[in-house]
Amino acid sequence: MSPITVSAEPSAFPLIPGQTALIVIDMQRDFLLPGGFGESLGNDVGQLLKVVPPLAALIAAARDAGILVIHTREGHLPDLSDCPPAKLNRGAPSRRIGDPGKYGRILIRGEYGHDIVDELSPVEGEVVIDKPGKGAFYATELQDVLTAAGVTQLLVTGVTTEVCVHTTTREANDRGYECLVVSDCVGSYFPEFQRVGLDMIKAQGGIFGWVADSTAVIPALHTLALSAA
Ligand code: C5J
Repeated sequence: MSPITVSAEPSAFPLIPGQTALIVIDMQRDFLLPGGFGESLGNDVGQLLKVVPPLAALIAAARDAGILVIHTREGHLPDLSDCPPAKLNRGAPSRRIGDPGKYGRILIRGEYGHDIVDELSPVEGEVVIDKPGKGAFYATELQDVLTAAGVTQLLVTGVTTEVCVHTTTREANDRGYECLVVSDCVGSYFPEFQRVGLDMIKAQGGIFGWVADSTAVIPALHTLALSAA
């Protein structure tokens, strides 16, 4: 089947059937929920929560189209052996990774706050990648998963735009993946970082990739679902 064209910036994005995956980065309770780690650092979680409805619709469309959906979670082993001191010792001294928080130990695997928000829960068969860093390729099996599935195109979503979304998109771009960042399905606590973060992806002819709204991507996924039926 030939590529389906998605209207995007700086140019049309080729969504290639059988070679496209949707990656949903770190939509975790610790980052999104009131009282969680993110809010305890003084952040406005409303900026991230507004991503949930369009992202839920995008995930549903990807599932209908038979696209591989991959979720990631940032976090660490309970003994913190995979958390470098440089990361552990940074941030607010009162709130560190591994400290008790409203939703369990902060960013620790297995804790309630470390898991994905209910609205976007992975379903049977979807891949969940636990990552100790900001980028989803660092110290994870992501590249092997994508290679085994024959993926060359990534629809990138999740939080936060300028941190884990950017790092992952840059890592993917350097590894030869074509990345479309879905603008209303990524979120930042800081509106100006959201705007500039998206501008940086598509600048200079798409230096890191493409940017499009979910209203442009979802119809392309519907076309894919219909052609696969
Ligand atoms: C942060 C992330 N912001 N998922 N993590 O620490 O972007």
